[in-house]
Amino acid sequence: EPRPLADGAWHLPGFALEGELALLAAVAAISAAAPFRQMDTPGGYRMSVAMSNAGSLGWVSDAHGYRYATIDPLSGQPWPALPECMLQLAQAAAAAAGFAHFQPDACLVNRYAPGSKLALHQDRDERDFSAPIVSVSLGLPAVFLLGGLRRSDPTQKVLLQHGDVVVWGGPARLRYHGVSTLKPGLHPLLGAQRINLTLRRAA
Ligand code: MD3
Ligand code: FE
Repeated sequence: EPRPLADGAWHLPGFALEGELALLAAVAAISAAAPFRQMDTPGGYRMSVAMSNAGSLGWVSDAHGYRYATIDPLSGQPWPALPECMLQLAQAAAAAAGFAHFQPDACLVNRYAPGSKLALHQDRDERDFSAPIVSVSLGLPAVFLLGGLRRSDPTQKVLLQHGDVVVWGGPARLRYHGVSTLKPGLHPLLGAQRINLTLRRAA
């Protein structure tokens, strides 16, 4: 039962539940090769969310700015390949939301511990905004904030739970969004954390 969140944005509650164990194993393999790390912003802050990547490109932030990079700056090696289960899920979710032929080349993996948050931002480091972004939430629930095309636009709150998938495309692609401070808790499979995957076409 896909639910429209906004023009171009579809919430697919529980869409990832069937493949949850494969996804968790894939996240473990990614983080073994490319460990989670808290990146620095160009403004001089350290992000509370820890990040890793899979795919031919990975999103990185440091004192020089935000960009996609082919090499993990921590390991000096290419990012681990995009796991097949993530690719399949992203393509199926995109198709269910009306985006055929989605070919992601990057998966940003965000890890939230209780107290972590993600400030309101736009995702605009990708080359082609006509491709959607598919997000997959695992572990503890989080309050997601969906704004408009201007930072000052009002936000709506959406609870994202374990197994939920959201597809953001078309007119929703450049909306401001963020994640409220994660509340403490224990998820039966993931413990005291939330993992979010965002599958993107970066290049
Ligand atoms: C709306 N991640 O990694 S996923 C991010 O839960 C990011 O970790 C959040 O924002 C998280 O950049 C939110 C939902 C999401 C992802 C991309 C979007 C919402 C979006 C792009 C455009 C509009
Ligand atoms: Fe984002």
